[in-house]
Amino acid sequence: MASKKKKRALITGINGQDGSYLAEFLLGENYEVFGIMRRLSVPNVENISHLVDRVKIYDGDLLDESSIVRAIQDCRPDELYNLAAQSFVKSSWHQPIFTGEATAMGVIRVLEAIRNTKPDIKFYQASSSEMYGEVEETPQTETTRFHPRSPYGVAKVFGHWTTVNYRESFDIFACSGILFNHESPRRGLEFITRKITYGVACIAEGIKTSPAVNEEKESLVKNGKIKLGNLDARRDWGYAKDYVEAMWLMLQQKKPDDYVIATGENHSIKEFVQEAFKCVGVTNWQKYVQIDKRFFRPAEVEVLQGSCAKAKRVLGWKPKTKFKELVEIMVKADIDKLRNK
Ligand code: NDP
Ligand code: GDR
Repeated sequence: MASKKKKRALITGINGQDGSYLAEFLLGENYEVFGIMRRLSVPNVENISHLVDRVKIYDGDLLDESSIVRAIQDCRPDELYNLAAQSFVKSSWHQPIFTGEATAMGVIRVLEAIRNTKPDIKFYQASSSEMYGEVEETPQTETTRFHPRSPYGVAKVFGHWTTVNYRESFDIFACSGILFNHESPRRGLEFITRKITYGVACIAEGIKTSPAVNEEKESLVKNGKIKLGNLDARRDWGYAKDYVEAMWLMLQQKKPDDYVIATGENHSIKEFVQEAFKCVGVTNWQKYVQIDKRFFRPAEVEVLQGSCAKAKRVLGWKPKTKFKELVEIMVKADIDKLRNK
């Protein structure tokens, strides 16, 4: 009997946090997996070093449509997951034009490449809860109005509506996943959760000045302290490994649609700090944290909390990992990493 042809998926941003988990997930589902990675002087492959012999990577950039077309023509994917973006909100005020080029215009370049090359590709766009910004209702759902508060949020709104528009205009199977914050040991060090768990791990291991740097390109732990910004902001944090399955489920439905993916809970940065220090037996965390104005934002998103009721009902998806468990996973992974070094 002839064996069934494997499905093919192309992932932009494959070496990022989500790209690496999605690649693992799809390999587990017996897909052939392809990725696009931009050229850097020092390749950033830490998240996918264990996968490089099982996936094929194309040299490409969201700023260069021809590189996306070339990848599509070569691998002829059934599904394309657009996860690449300038994804750090704070940087989007420092690099607003680049953020617009990658995070907003990048989406239209990928969709144009699909339309002109292989319009039957099923497309996933990585939309974000940052689109809600100054929230108009809680919890946020697929119908809550957007009010972005950063160049990043504005760029994601463009990407979201572009996705909806290509679905409505050209009948492309295009879905937008509005994902709330999701974290893991593979999160970049400038994002708050990883900044905290890495900092806590250093302090627990007696490292007073860390080799890794923070957003300001200085030691993330300096003189035994972690410098942070607004501890009162609240986020709906889930586990990235749980969330990539939802991306895939969206592309397995009969009809393309948009879905919120969230846990339905929110916690403050302060609670995250407290919980992370608790994992290493420290209760007087204030001794190790210094508030630094440089880590505040020009416009803050104070609180986000999503409802994944539609995803539960239609996709049969629900979050598996609770807040405390997530913090523990991340602190433990950072301690292990430091010990292995
Ligand atoms: P990461 O920052 O970990 O990954 C982003 C990826 O995009 C990296 O592989 C990066 O490559 C790549 N990239 C950046 N610019 C370009 C470019 N110009 N051309 C090609 N590739 C580029 O993000 P996450 O994995 O956390 O997030 C995945 C997507 O989901 C992003 O679009 C993000 O905005 C969105 N999102 C994330 C959420 C979260 O909580 N994690 C929530 C909602 C949405 P390089 O290594 O070269 O920088
Ligand atoms: P966010 O994530 O902006 O929600 O975007 P981030 O972890 O950067 O910030 C979360 C909240 O923490 C506050 N904060 C700090 N943030 C950082 N990075 N560093 C600090 O020292 C600090 N102190 C306090 C911030 O002000 C903010 O309120 C993430 C990204 O993954 C986006 O790509 C994604 O779209 C959204 O989540 C959903």
